[in-house]
Amino acid sequence: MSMNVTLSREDVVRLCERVEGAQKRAYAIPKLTDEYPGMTMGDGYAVQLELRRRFLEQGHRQVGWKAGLTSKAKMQQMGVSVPSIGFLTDRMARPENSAISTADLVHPRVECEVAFVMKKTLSGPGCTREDVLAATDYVLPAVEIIDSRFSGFKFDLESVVADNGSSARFVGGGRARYAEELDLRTLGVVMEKNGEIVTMGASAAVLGHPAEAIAMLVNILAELGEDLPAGSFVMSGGITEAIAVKPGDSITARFQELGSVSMRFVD
Ligand code: OOG
Ligand code: MG
Repeated sequence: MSMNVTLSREDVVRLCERVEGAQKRAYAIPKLTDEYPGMTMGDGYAVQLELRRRFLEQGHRQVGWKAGLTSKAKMQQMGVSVPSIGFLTDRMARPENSAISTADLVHPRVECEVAFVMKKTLSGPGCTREDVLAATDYVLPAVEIIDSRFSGFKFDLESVVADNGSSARFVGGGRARYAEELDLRTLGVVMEKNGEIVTMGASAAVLGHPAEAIAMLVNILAELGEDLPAGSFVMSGGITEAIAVKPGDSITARFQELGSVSMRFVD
């Protein structure tokens, strides 16, 4: 992947302010490439890192990262072919079984993910699945609530990366397990909405093995001049497609071996 930045610093700041406004005030914006058709992935990440800089300056704390578009189901749903990463902060975390407001979200959708908590710092390039497993403290089930801020779900990878991979909220829970006690390729997951199964899958959907997605994330971080610090919470990407939610919906994600994660949505 080329991380070539073509936008001026001024344009990066403009786009960052646009994305930040859409996230904070929950309104849809046109995809950024409408105005900047030449935007590269490097430009997308420049906007994302500027957004992170502003959030940290405002007192948000980064808790980790997420890999996105790491499963075929997600790539097909989003019409893209390259994985992406985004940062996660303390403000995005919600407790298990909590009521999550949709008033401050644009197009909320939920997806089941395997999350990793790291005990050793990892840096790329050349990070492998084995390196990830050796550096993992434990894994746990998670539900990510993504929120594409682009109108009419019209976007491209550069715009999604600038919008921090649609990151909005996340809920970790269930039962934490040591990765070596599990076969992370064959974990079945079922998502229930209002008591009915809406989608299911197996963890191998994520690049054959979710630790592969974390290795890819570490290698993308290396291209951005960053490492993955010990203690990070990292989500490996949606196993199934994302399911739209609205006020009144309750969601339970059941993971084989890892227990379940539930939440409900309110106005
Ligand atoms: C991009 C976010 C992708 C995942 O797990 O694949 C993602 C989007 O779908 O808007 O978080
Ligand atoms: Mg996700």
